[in-house]
Amino acid sequence: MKKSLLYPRVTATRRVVSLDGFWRFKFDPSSEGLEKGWAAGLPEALSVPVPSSFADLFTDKESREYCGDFWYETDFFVPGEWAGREILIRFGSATHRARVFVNGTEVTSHVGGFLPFNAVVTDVVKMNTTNRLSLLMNNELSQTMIPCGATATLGDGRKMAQPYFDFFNYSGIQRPVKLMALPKESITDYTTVYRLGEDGKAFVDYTVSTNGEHDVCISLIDADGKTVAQACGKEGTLTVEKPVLWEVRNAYLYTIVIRIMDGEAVFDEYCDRIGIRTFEIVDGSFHLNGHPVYLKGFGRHEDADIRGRGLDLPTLKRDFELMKWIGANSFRTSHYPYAEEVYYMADEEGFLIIDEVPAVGMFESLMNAVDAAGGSQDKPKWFEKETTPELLVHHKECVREMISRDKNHPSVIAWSLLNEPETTYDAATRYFEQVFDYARELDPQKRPRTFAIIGNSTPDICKCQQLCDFISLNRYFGWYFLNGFMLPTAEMAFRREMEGWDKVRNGRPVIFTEFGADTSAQLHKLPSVMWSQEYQDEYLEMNFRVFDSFDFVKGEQVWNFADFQTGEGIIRMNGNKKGIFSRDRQPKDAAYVFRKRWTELPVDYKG
Ligand code: GCB
Repeated sequence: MKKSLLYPRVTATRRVVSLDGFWRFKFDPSSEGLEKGWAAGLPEALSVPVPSSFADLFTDKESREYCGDFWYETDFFVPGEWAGREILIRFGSATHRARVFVNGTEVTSHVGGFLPFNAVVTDVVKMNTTNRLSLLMNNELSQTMIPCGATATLGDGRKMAQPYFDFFNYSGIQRPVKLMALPKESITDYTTVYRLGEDGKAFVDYTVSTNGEHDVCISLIDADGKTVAQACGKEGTLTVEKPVLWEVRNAYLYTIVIRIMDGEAVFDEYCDRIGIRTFEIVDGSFHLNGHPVYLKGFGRHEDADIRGRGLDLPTLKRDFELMKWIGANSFRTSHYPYAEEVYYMADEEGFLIIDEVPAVGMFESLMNAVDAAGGSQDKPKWFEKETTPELLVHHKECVREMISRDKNHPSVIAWSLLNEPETTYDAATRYFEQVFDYARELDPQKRPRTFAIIGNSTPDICKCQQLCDFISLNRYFGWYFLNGFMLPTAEMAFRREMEGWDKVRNGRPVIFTEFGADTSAQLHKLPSVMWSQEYQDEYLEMNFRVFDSFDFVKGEQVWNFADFQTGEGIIRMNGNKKGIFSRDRQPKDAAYVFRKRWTELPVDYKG
């Protein structure tokens, strides 16, 4: 049960209680809490909301920038009628490391801040009374976990996070926490794979895992509540005679009901919503249900004022409304898997997701993004370090958790396995091969794999691009390179590089996973200067001209959906300003440029 990543659902046999709300909280800069018994009770605690990042809740800089150990604590009640069931606590995420205690006893631990995990607490909880849940957490960055970074100890002894990535190191319990009661014999996982028959039928090949011997039965129910297919057995095929397919921006969802049966008795029941669709690359194009689709959309962040990266349903709703308004159909979960609620909304709204594992910051010269443009090439090679084997273990574990969690979402069409790593030497190739092979092995749907390629990994020197099923480029011609008055020369250099990609792409599609220009939502200037809204528009028009003149470009995801928080630094003015929307989700001028383009481009553009 510990490893089951099924989304928590109340069914005939399952109970779920939210533990969200105000929790007790305490920083532990000297890492003394464990010794002092804080796992059994937190002295002089503060109060913070869950889910939320803690950084922007307070008014002092020490709290915002805090790096080290910290504690969360709450009490929860276990109903007496749950006796005899398996009892779990399910964390949507805990950033970046957590040790979990119930009534003072350690029940589990987890490393990695963006994926869920369970604590099985059946044997440590007291029934029909209050129990104590405590977490000892840590948000230090290192080179052996993703996202990568360092933790500095300053002259005055304080610790400071040094991300090798360009977003704030938001931490805490940022996603929902649930108390769950499951039957002892229960469903632990399921997978679906889709085939479309020539006779208009659809076939759903499924597998179900349980922790017991009894057989399972599956039903598929349409949006009107009608059962359209049934099958029994832990592996099998559901045949849907007249399927309604899940289409881009026109989603149709079925409910899959899985039951462990013993005669008429139902031991366990799990329900989820799935969409019937195929996704593949055919003749250099993305095909959804056999039809070409051009990707229009964003690299995004889970980021908003005050709550930081904490799941916030109103912000999530607003983001999807803005993406619909602007004519987008896709996004990348840059640079980490998002909260599960994001994928369920994408399933419902018909958005296509490139799901990214938190493998970012694998390039020491990108330290805190400060030397991003220049790149200090004299740094040691990232994939030849002593720390690389340990990093690979953690990276693969995150890939496993991400694919296990997200594999059944119709919205998820591809895996992005790294963002902007080094790619120009053989050790990188060997590292990449292991991650790419592992993803292929784990994904029942064999979705295309990619990684976001940094600007200085050009087609002539990149030694890893050949592993991608499609090529994803992060390119900043006209912003980090040849910017401002040099924009026309940026266009020439950009075109030359694209000709280079055409030579090595071997029939594969190319998309842009990043392009963008920092822009102040307040600044207008005629003629334009960099940072003005006029320059953002000119920059975009140049990029569009390049995209439109290469038929093998099959998608554009601009960086970024909205302005977002980063660490302090000389190239960031209170965050990254490449948003097409401001951080409070209002349009910059560029939003209207995109809206015009994307609402006019046909879905099968260049198909
Ligand atoms: C990149 C990174 C992204 C940064 C962006 C920028 O290439 O992938 O995390 O935020 O550039 O704006 O510099």
